[in-house]
Amino acid sequence: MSEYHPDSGEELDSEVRDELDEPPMYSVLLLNDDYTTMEFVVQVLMFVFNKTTEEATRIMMNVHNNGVGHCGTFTFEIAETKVDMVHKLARENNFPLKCTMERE
Ligand code: TYC
Repeated sequence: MSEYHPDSGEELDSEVRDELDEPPMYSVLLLNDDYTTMEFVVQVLMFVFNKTTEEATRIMMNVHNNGVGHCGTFTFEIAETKVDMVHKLARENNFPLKCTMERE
């Protein structure tokens, strides 16, 4: 394994360079449907995405009017955990609410 000598002009080993790269980021998107209540969507946005009542209401109405809305941007594992939390809460409450993630 090559070492990094900052003033030697030597380049970073590619593994070290990969570790210094910013991680890929993922948007979590909420999808509209005709059955999930507006109140439930607002509660989910507050609980899972730490939104205020006002932010949650704005995002929910955006999803309701446009079919899809942005809940936040996270690293892969955090985005995946939040998608799973939304689906678990929806399932437990018998709502068909769906959520997806997409790489930025
Ligand atoms: N369209 C739903 C209704 O009229 C409300 C809703 C909003 C559902 C956002 C899902 O992600 C959603 N009850």
